[in-house]
This record gives sequence, C-alpha cells and structure tokens, in this order.
Amino acid sequence: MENTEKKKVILSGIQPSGAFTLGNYVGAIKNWAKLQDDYSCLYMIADMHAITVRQDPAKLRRNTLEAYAAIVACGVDPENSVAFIQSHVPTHGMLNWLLACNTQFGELSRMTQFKDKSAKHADDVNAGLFTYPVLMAADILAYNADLVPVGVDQKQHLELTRDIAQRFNQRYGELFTLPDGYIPPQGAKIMSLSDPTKKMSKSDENQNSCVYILDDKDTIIRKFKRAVTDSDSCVKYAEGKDGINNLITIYSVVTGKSVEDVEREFDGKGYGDFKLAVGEAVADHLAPVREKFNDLMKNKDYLVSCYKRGDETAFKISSRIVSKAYHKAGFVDR
Ligand code: AQP
Repeated sequence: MENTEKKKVILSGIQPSGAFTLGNYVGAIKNWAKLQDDYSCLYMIADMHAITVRQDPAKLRRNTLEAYAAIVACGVDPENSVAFIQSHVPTHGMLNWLLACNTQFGELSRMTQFKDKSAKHADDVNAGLFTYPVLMAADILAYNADLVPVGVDQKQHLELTRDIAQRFNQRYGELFTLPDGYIPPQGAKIMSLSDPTKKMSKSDENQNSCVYILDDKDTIIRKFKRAVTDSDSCVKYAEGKDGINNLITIYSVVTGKSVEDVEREFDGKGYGDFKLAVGEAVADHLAPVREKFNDLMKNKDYLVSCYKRGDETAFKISSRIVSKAYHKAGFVDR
C-alpha cells in the first residue's frame, strides 16, 4: 500500500564561509544524505548568513559554487531534495523584515553567538551580525519546517525562532509551524587538531587545525600526524584527553566502529600508530567525495541547472507561506 502520510519537512543550511571541514561533514552534511528518504528535505547554501562576517566577493562566489558541489558530492541528491542558494530566493529577505518587526531588541541582545562573534570580529560588529537569528527564523518559517538539525551552538536561535513564530501566530492568526530541533543519530562535534578544546571551524586561520573534505591523502595524513594530543601514550577515551578523544571520535565515525572497539584495536599501540591509522581512514573515507566533487566542478552547467531547479522550487514553496504572512500582517495583496 502506498504510504500517504505526509513526510516531515527538514531545513538545514551551511555557510559558504570557506572550504568545508571534517567537522562540517560529520556534524552536518554526512547526515543530510541519509535524511532524504525519510523526510522532505530543503538544503541551502547560506550565503546571506556568510556576509555577517566580512567576505571577499570573488572568494564568496567561488566558495558558494564549491559548497553546492560539495554537498552534492557528499550525497545530497538535487532530484530528491530541494537544494538551493539562499540569496537566490527573495522570500527569505521578505519574511526577514516582517519577523524583525516582531522581534525585540532585548531578545537579540541575549544571543550568546552574537556576543562571541562580536568579540571575535570587534572591528565589524554590523547590524546583520546582530539580526542574524531573525534571518535564520525566516529561513525556517518560510517553509514551515518541522525539524531543523542544530548543534548546541544553534539551540538558542531555534528557541528564538519558536518564540517569534508563536508571537506571530498569536498576533495575526495561526500560520507558522513551531519547529523542533533534530539531533542526528550519528552527529559528533569535531574539535580542532591544534587546539582540541576548540571546535574545528572552516574560518580558522590555522590550516593545520582543520582537515578539509577536499584535502588530498598526504595532506590529511600529515595533519593528523601533527595533531595535538597529550603526554600519555594509551589510546583510551577519558576526561582531560581532549586530543585523543577527538581522534577516537573521528576514527569511530569514519570506520563505523564503536569507541570500545577502537580502544581494543589500539590496545598496546602508541599514539604514532593511531594517528597514522586515523589519517588513512579519513583519507580513504573522503576519497570518493573528492573524486565526485572534481567531476562536478568540471560540469558547471549541470551544477547551475541543479541549483536553478532548487531555487525555483524553494521560491514556489516559500512564496505561498510568505504571501500569507504578508496578508495577515496587513499588507495589501499584490
Ligand atoms: N567542528 C564541528 N563539529 C561538528 N559539526 C560542526 N559544524 C560546524 N563545525 C562543526 C556543523 O556544520 C554545520 C554548518 O555550519 P555553518 O557553516 O552554518 O557554520 P558554523 O557552525 O559556524 O561552521 P564553521 O565551520 O565553524 O564555520 P565558520 O568558521 O564560518 O563559523 C552546522 O550544522 C554546524 O553544527
């Protein structure tokens, strides 16, 4: 019998603020491919979010296309999901303004990511950085997404999205779905290789702190060899061993082995052997992604046709909801 139950809608985005890291892959993109069968998925390259931090325009354009190719190389199927570029879909900006007028200054002032990012980019504390969570709310509510995969750092923003949606519904009448966070079954936070107390971030200036998903095998192995660990020599997951814990997590994710199995496998072996094994496993795991990415970048027309289709579908879905929101708020219908 055909399953007529409506699939839940998932929306997720990634900023083209640099080449994707192993952290982006494990924490986000790797799961995107898996979700496609069970959910109605919308995946967006969030270029509008990326410019809350200063970007070089030519680089941003290149990174955006590469980001799109990278998510496809990691298994996002543009035929099966709506994969689009945020700035190509004007409804996000349209809804953003309406929601901004229904969000309090005090609410935005409490966002810890704003505090962190404004401290990090003290020379450019722009209004976009401050209102970023409103645009994120617009991204989600424009599609009435049921679920949003979020890391711990985005939980506060999702709460705010729910508050804004609820306020709008109360003020103007029911329209928006209150989205829930989605914790992927196989999500892990990957830490920097040079400072394992910090998360691995694509905008980190230290190239050795990150493994990029498009790094070649030798580079990956070299980076893991240099990974900061501790003075112990036993491959065991334990408090205070941030570096080794991170490497165990990585090895476990790419091989599918449990932490206990990894510990058993390296019982009696030193960090040197373990680091080499992690490097090799990661490089082997990412090799097909790199190959597919290179093929896709040779066929830009195909990529353009994919994102154009995604942009159009995203616009169609979100236009219906945003038009209703405009009407409810009192704007005269076009
Ligand atoms: N180290 C990480 N471990 C696990 N998941 C991670 N993500 C990012 N870093 C890790 C997940 O990747 C997705 C995309 O994030 P984003 O591009 O929107 O912004 P971000 O979280 O700020 O990612 P970066 O790499 O740290 O970018 P920059 O340096 O530009 O700020 C999210 O789902 C995130 O959880």
